[in-house]
Amino acid sequence: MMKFHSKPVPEHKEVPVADNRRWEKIIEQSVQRDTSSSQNNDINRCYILSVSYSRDPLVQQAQLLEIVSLVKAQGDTVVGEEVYYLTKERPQTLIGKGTSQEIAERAHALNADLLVLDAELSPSQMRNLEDASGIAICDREAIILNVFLRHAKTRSAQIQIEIAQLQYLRPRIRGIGLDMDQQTGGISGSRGAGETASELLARKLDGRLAELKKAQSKLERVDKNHREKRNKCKRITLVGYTNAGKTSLMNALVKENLSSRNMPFETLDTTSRCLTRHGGDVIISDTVGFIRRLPNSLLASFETTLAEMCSSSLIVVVIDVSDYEWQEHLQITISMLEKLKAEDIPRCYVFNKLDCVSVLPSCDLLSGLVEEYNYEILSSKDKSAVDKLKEKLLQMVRSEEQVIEFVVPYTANHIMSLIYGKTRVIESKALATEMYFRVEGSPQVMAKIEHDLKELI
Ligand SMILES: Nc1nc2c(ncn2[C@@H]2O[C@H](COP(=O)(O)OP(=O)(O)OP(=O)(O)O)[C@@H](O)[C@H]2O)c(=O)[nH]1
Ligand SMILES: [Mg+2]
Repeated sequence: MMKFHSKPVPEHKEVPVADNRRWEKIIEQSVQRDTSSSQNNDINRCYILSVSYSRDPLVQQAQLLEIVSLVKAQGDTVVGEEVYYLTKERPQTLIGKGTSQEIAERAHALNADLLVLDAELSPSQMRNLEDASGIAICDREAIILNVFLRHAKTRSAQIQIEIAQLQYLRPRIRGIGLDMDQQTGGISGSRGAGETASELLARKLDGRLAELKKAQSKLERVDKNHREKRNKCKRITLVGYTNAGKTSLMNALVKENLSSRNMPFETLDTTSRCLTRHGGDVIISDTVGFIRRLPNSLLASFETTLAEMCSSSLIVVVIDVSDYEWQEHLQITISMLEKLKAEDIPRCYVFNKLDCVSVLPSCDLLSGLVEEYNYEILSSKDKSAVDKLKEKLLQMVRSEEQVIEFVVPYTANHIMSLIYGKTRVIESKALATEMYFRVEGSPQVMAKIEHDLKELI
C-alpha cells in the first residue's frame, strides 16, 4: 500500500535526500509486492486541506466530509482540517508558497506528518509544495488509489489498481534524467553504466508494470469467457456515486448479505446474482462506485470491468437523495455512463435513502433531471418498496428486449463488435461471406445495428 512518511522541515531549499528515499521506499514496496499479501499498516496523522472552488459553505462542507471519509477509508487518522477557497490557481504550488507554509505550521502544531490536499497536483507542484512547506504532501489521486488498493479483494482488481498506482508514481520519481551529478555508473550490481538511482528505480517500475499488464491480459481472457457465458442471461447493472447504497439495494433485491458500509469504495469488484428466485434468466450486478474527479488512471483500469455493463438490458442508477450534493452526483454518474459508452441502454433511476430526508425532491425537479426515464424514490431498507421495485425492473427488462435476426458481412467489424458487445447472441452461424445472428437486445441498440447495416449498402 502506498504510504507517506514525515520528514523534518528543511533548513534550506535544496531537494532533501530523505525525500528521494520516501518515494523510493513507496516504489520499492510496490515493485516487490506480492499483491495478495502486502499491506502497510503505518498510520499517518493527516492534516486535511479541502481545496474548494465553490463559495457555498454547504458545498464546501460536503466536499470536506468527502475527503475526510476518503482519508479514514485508507486507514489514516485525521488530526486537523480546514477549507481553502481557491480563487486563483498558482502554477508552481496551486495554493501559493506563503499559504502552504502557514498551513504547514498549523499542521505541524498538531503533530501531523502528512498534509492532504483535496486537489490534483502535478508531480512538480507536489515537489514544490513539499520543498516550501517541509511536510509530506499527498493529493486526492493518491488517497483514492490507496482506498482502492485497500478494498480490492480479487486478483483482477488488485492488478488493475496496482497498474494505476505505478502509473501515478512514475512521474513522481525525483530527478529522472536530471540528476546527472548522481550518476555512479556500475557501482550497484544491478545498476547499468551511467544510470542514476532514479533511473534504476524507473526501470524497476517499468519492469513491474510490464509484468502486471501481462497478468492483466491473461485474466481478461478468462473473464471474457465467463462474461460470454453470463451473456446468455439478461443483465441489470447497478451504478452510481460511491456510498449511494448500491450494495444495500442489491442485498435487499436478492436477499443477500454482501458487505455494505458507510465508507467510500466499499465495493470494487463486480458481483453478480440471480434476481429471479430459482435461478432463471435475469442477473443483477453491483459495481464499483463513481466519484467526482475519479483519477483517469483508475477509470482506465476499470474500463474493462465496467464495459460489461454495456451488454446490460437495463442500468439502474442509484442516487443518495439525502446527500446535499446529490444532483451533482447524478450528473457525474450520467457523464461517466457517457464516457463508458453506455448512454443508449435503458435506465431506471432509484432515489435512495428516502428515510433520511425531511423534504422530498419534487416530481418536477426529478422529471427535469432524468428526462423521459423511469424513476423510483425509496429506501433500500423498506422491504415492500424494494419488492415493488424488483417487479418493475423485471417487467422493464422483459418488455424492453427485442429478438432480431441479422446477416452481417465479415468485413463490417464495427457491427460485429456492436453485436458482441451490446446484445446477447442467441444463435450464430458462419455463412460464405457473412455471419448470421439471432440476437436479443434493447430497441435502441437494434435500431443502431439496422441503421449501420443499411449504411453498408
Ligand atoms: N438510512 C439509510 N441508509 C442507507 C440506505 N441505503 C444504504 N444505506 C447506508 O449507506 C451506506 C452505504 O451503502 P452501500 O450499499 O455500501 O453503498 P454503495 O453504493 O454500495 O457504496 P460503495 O460500494 O462504497 O460505492 C451504508 O452504511 C448503508 O447502510 C437507506 O435507504 N437508508
Ligand atoms: Mg457497494
